[in-house]
Amino acid sequence: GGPASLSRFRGALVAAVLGDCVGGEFEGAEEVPMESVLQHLSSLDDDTKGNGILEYSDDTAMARCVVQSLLTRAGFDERDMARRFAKEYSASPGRGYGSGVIQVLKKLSSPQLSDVYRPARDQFNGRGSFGNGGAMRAAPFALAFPDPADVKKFAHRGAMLTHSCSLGYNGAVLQALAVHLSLQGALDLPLKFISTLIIEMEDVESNEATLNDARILKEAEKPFCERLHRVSDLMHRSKVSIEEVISELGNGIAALHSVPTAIFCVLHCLQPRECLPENYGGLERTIAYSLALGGDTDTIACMAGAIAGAHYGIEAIPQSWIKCCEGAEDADMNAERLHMLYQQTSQGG
Ligand code: F2R
Ligand code: MG
Ligand code: MG
Repeated sequence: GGPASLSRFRGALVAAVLGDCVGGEFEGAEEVPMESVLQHLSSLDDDTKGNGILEYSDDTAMARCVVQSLLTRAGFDERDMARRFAKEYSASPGRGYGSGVIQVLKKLSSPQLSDVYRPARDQFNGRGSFGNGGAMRAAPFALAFPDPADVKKFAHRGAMLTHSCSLGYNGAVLQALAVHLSLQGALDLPLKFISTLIIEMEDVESNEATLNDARILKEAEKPFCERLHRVSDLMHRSKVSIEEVISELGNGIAALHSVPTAIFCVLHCLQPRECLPENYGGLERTIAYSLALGGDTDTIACMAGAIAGAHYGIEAIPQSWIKCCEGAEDADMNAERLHMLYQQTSQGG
C-alpha cells in the first residue's frame, strides 16, 4: 500500500500483537538458538499440533488501553487512559507486568487521585522508571495522529503516566516516531530512515531533564542518539553476529536497551539473511530475528513487529500466525478504526 494505507495500519497493530504473543515463549532467556525460534514459529503453521492460543502479555494489554482511549476520546485524554490502565490491571493482573509499574497501576485506580502523573513520578525514589513499558505501547500514537509533532507530544504524555524518567519516555517517543516514519514508507530508504530518527532524537533529547537523567545514570549525553549511531554503524557492517548486536545495543527491559535494538532488527531483516529460512518474507524474518536475540523477547518483537508491520502491511503476515495469537483479530479491527480517525484528522475534520 501507499503511505499511511489501511494495510500498513493493520500490519502495524497486528504484528505488534504477534511479536508479543510469540515472543512470550522466550522472554528472559539468555540464549535462544535460532533452531528453537524456527521450531516455535513453524508450530504455529501446524494445525495438527493443537497448540491452542498464545496469550498476549502486558505489552498488548496496555496497548489495547491506549487504542481504546484514543478512539473513544478521539484524541489524547490522560485521565481516561490512566483509568483504563488501572482497570485492565485489576481485571487481569497476571499478564507479566514489570514489578515496579504494578505500584503505579494500583495507585491509578484510586478515585481520590487528582494528578494522574503523580504515581509515576514517585517511582524509584522519585527518579521514575526507565523500563520499556512506555515504548512497548507507543505504536498506537503513530496510528492516531498524522502530524509528527503530535505523535511525539502524545507518545511522551502517554508514557509519562507510568514512566517519568527521560530514559523511559524518550524510548516511547522514539518507538512512535519509528512507526510513524515506517507508515509513510520511509523504510524504502533505510539509511535516510535512521538518519531522520537521529535528527528527530537530537531535538527530543535536547533538554535539561534528559541531560540530568543521563548524567545520573552514567549514560551518554543524548543516550538514544548515541544508540541510534550504533545502529547505523552496525547497518554498515557486512556481517554482524547476534552476540555483537546484544553487546552493542542490548536486549534488556530498559527502553535504552530495547527500542534501538527493535529498530535494528527491522533494518537488518529488510534483506534475506543466511541464518533465516529463504521462504520467510521480511515480516517473518523480523519477528524470528527479534526472538533469537533472547532477553526481553516479547517486547522487542512487539516493537519491531509494529515498525515492520507498518512497512510490509497486513498481507505479509501469515494467517496461521494471526489465528494462534490472542487479540490479533481485535487489533485488526481497531487498526481500521484508527485509520478512519487518522484520515479525519488529516483532512482537518
Ligand atoms: N516484567 C516483564 N517480564 C519479567 C517477568 C514476566 C514473566 N513472564 C512472569 O510471568 O513473571 N515483562 C514486562 O515488563 C517490561 C516492561 O516493564 P515496565 O512497564 O517498564 O515496568 P517497570 O517496573 O517500570 O520497569 C521494569 C524494571 O526495570 C527496572 N527499572 C526501571 N526503572 C528503574 C530505575 N529508575 N532504577 C532502577 N531500576 C529500574 C526495574 O527492575 C523494573 O522492575 C516488558 O518487558 C514487559 O514485557
Ligand atoms: Mg510483556
Ligand atoms: Mg517484555
